[in-house]
Formats: sequence, C-alpha cells, structure tokens
Amino acid sequence: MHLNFADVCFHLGLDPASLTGGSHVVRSPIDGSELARLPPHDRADVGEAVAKAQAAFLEWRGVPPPKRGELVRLFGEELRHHKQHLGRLVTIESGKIIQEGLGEVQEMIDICDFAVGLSRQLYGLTIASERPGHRLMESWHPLGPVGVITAFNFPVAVWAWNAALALVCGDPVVWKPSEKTPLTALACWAIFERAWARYAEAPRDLVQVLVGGRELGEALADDPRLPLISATGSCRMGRDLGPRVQRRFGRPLLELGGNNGMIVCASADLDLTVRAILFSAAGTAGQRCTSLRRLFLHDQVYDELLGRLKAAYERIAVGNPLDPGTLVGPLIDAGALERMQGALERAVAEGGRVFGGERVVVEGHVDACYVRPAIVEMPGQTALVREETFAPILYVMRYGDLAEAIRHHNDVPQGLASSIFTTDVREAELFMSAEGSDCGIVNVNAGPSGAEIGGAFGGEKETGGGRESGSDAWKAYMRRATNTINYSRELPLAQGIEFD
Ligand code: UN1
Repeated sequence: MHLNFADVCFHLGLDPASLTGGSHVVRSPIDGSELARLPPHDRADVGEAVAKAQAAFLEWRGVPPPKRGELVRLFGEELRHHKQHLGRLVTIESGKIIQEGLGEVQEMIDICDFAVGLSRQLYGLTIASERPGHRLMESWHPLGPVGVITAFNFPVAVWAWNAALALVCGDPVVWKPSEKTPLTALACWAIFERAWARYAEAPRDLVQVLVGGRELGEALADDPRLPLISATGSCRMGRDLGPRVQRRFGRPLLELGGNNGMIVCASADLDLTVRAILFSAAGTAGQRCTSLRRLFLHDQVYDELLGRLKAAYERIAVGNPLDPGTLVGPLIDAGALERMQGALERAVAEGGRVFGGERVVVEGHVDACYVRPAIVEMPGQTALVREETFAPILYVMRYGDLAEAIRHHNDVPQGLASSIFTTDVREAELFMSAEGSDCGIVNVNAGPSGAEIGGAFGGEKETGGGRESGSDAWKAYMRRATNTINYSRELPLAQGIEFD
C-alpha cells in the first residue's frame, strides 16, 4: 500500500471498508502494489442502474437548465476543494505525474465552469418560414440517461467533459470507468454526492458508477434505455461498440485512437519546437490519445533538431510520478511494456534506428514498468508507423516538400490531433486549410496534445468522429425538436400544396 493512499481516500470520502473483500483487484502502476479489492458489478446491476437513471431523468428533465447548472456549479466548487487529493489519487492509480494528475482535475473544474455558463445558453435557431403567418423554431430537450465509458489514461477528466454537459442538458449519467482505474471514479462519485447533498432539487442517482470489465460496457451498449453511449478507448473497442449501439438505433459518441503527427518546417522556432515535442511525445509516458507519435522534419532542420531532441531525451527524469522532479512516470502495466518492446523490435525490422526505449528499473519498484521514451528514425512511414502504439515512441521521418509531408501526415487510419511548427504564414494556413491536416485538432506552433476544454475535442476516420467538451458538443446530449407555429387564421401547406 502507498504511503498516503489511505489518507487520500479518507479525504476524498472513500470508506476503507468498501475497498476490500471483493474480487476486482486494483493495482498502482507506480510499484505494482495492490490498492484495493472491489466487489464488481454484473449485468443485472447495469440493468438496475439504468432503471434508476431513467427514474432520475423523468424528474431532472423538468428542472430548468440554469437550476441544473447550479448543481454543476456546486460540483465544481467541491472539485476545487478536493483538487490536491483527487489529483494525487489520479497519479497513484494511473501513474501520470503529479502535475498532470492535478491538471486533470483542473480540466474537470474548467468544464464545470463551462457547463454552468452553458446552462443559460442551450438555444436553438428561429428560422424564416415559407408560409405566411408561420414561424419555425428549434428547441433542444434533454435526451435521456447517458452511458459513459472511459479509459485509464484520463480517468477523471474525460468523464467530467461528458458528465458536466450531460447534467446541464438534463441527462443522468451511468459511468463505467476503465477496470484499471475504478478508484478515481468512486472518488468522483463521492465528491459529486457532496455537491448533490447541498442541492435540494436534484433527484437521486444522477451519477452512478459501475465497477468491472468489458461485459459491463457491452451491457450499456445494448440497453435501449440509453439513447447515447459516449466511449473513449481503442479503435478496436469502438469498432465493436459503435455498431452495437447503432443496431438498436442508439447514438455512439466515439473518441478512439490517435496517431498524431507534427510537421516541423525549415522556418520553425526550434526552441519552442523541442519543448513542444518533449511534452507531447514523452509526457504522460506517451499514453494520451493526443500524444505525438509521428514527426516529419524538414531536411534543413533534421540534423540539428534530432540532435537537440536526443540530448533532451537523455536528460528526461523517469521515475516515481509522485516525486515533483519526475517528468515521465510508468506505463500502465506489463502488457503496455510488452507492446512497446514489440513495436521497437518491429521498427528495427522495418529499417528503423532506435534511440532510448529501454526499461528503467526504479529502485524499490521492480514490479513496475518504467521506460525511457524512445526516438526512432524511420526510412519512411512503414506499416508499423501507421499503427497507434500506446507508449512513448516517437517515429521521426525526413521530408523536403510540404505538400508531400501533409500527404504522408494524413496517410494513416486515425485522425485525432496534429500540429505544424513554422513561422511562415503560408505554411500555417495551408496546414489548416481543406488541403491540410485531416484531423479534428489542427494546431500551429503548439503540440498536438494538451487541448483546452473550450474547443470541441475529437477526430475523424478511425478516431470515431465524436466531439466532446467545448464549442457546441453539448448538442450530442440533447434531442432537437423542430417546431412550426401557425399564428394565422389560414392553413397554408408547405410546398404550395392545395388539399381542399
Ligand atoms: C485523451 O487522451 O483521451 O488534449 C484525452 C489532451 C487532453 C485530453 C486527452 N486535454 O491531451
């Protein structure tokens, strides 16, 4: 058990007695130690949770949206109060460094603020009618209970993007977190309950957490009482889950894999570029959907930038993510380590030159999976480079012509995040244009990872097409009604049809 773990649980309102005695084992990637044994839920529990969510929906949809926003405001307040402890628990359970654990909680707070404002802005359009004495109008109504399935790498923020919006839109949430990170989910639930207890008008069961594996996600996907299933994870998961939801005419909102690229032009500011690459390729141990995985360097900067990158990579502090000096924590588990090592072996077979990537043994934590982030010089975009390996591997390729680099950049199945480093406005604009990056996130002089909550988050192709978080992503959580209002004394028909 971790020093401080019990303390953190206590502050977050997790009862130690509820964390033992079950068969669902939770381990910390920091040292492989056992954190908890939780009683898992089963398919019948999913059915029950959905029934409760439905009952909550019937009440919650009648509460005016700004009043629903008040509950989310209180939740944001509780999160501010619990930021340090929840951030620490994120680190203990997912292995990301403490700065990033805290950043995740900040992301939750930010989306709560956004959702509170949004609760007064759920507006539709008024549209000119072709008929005299008529008006067309769009209304947005609560959709129903929402199933949310999240991944280990952002165990709390991605849920919050969904939950904060769903709640102001009038939808209760049934949450199945990754089986690797249920403790942070239970902590979020406990924090939410504190906000709920301070708010008289909210029904019970607006937020529920299900602990368990894939079969629970499948049960959510199959349940016709959940009109929306928001799922974050691998392309493989989405390929199975998306059609499952659609088969019953539910809506899937998918945020799947990324194979994110960066193009560095000859005019780039290399100081900025090196820092951006370090954060987006090595940060979070390469375990963000938005992590930088493919780097296209212009001939003129190739040698210099690669030299600087290698020097920086050698100095990266790999170690216990609770230590404030650490920049790269562990991989989530032995499976992730195996997949990384397998990819590096394949890279060599495909003509790559590997720098770094070796296992790092951190004193006292021999059961954990620490690695030095890898840089791999590739002769071109081989089959391996076109796949997403969820680990800190950065494939580096050379280019001469920008149009050709953009072609290669887009020539992968995934389409989440992308970036260009340049000081030439023509290159920047081209990259953002219709002929540029085909991703959902397209950045200039900023790495592909670390998006703010204000924009819509998600991507194209095998990334799944979903958009979450800011902008008008809220529309996915509501149903749209088109209203025709006749305020005349006649009954003209559309399209000029006579029916007398
Ligand atoms: C994810 O990896 O699933 O843009 C989400 C980012 C974060 C969210 C990543 N704000 O990197």
